[in-house]
Amino acid sequence: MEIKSAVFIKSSPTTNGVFEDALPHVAFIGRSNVGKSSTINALTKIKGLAKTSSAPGATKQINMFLVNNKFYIVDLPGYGFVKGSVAKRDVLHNLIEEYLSFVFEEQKIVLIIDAKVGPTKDDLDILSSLERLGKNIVIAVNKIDKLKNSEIKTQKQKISSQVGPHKIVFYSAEKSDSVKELWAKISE
Ligand SMILES: Nc1nc2c(ncn2[C@@H]2O[C@H](COP(=O)(O)OP(=O)(O)OP(=O)(O)O)[C@@H](O)[C@H]2O)c(=O)[nH]1
Ligand SMILES: [Mg+2]
Repeated sequence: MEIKSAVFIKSSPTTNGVFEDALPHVAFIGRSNVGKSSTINALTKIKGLAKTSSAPGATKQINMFLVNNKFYIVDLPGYGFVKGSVAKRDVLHNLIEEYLSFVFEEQKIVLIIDAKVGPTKDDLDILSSLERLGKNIVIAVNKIDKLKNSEIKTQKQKISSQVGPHKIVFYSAEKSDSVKELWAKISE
């Protein structure tokens, strides 16, 4: 399915109202700075649709974009970002947890992992939670442009074996490399 239109609908500091109209969700989660917002901009081909930043902690609320008037792309805050107070960080982590705890059939979760760093402990913990919650999961490995050609094959094999039997795509939001393949996997 092609993305024909994408419009920002709202930013929400809580999950209130986030599921109210029952349209399907495709939500992006991952470590702070891994490129969730950049991925949304690459997929929709709208620069600046989701706010990005080179400093971690850019996305602080649940941001919803209506796509093709049919479903939402959901940009979530990142986890693992420590700057600022621990209390603030916990608020963001609780928001992610609250979002994930919602039982909603029409929800896909795209877990973004950094190709160079590989899955961190936090990534693997979140993945276990998603599995336990029975979520529909796609693993999206971003920033492949940061790998040397000689590293790509081994890093792909390593990450694939670390995350287990999930749908997985390697891509670069920045270079728009394999972004089509990512969307194809999400749409399956
Ligand atoms: N080299 C490279 N950099 C990327 C890629 N995708 C995103 N970035 C950069 O990574 C940084 C973080 O991108 P964001 O999209 O803001 O990351 P985020 O996951 O939304 O971050 P938070 O909202 O803070 O959780 C920015 O400087 C992007 O330009 C990529 O494919 N390759
Ligand atoms: Mg963001």
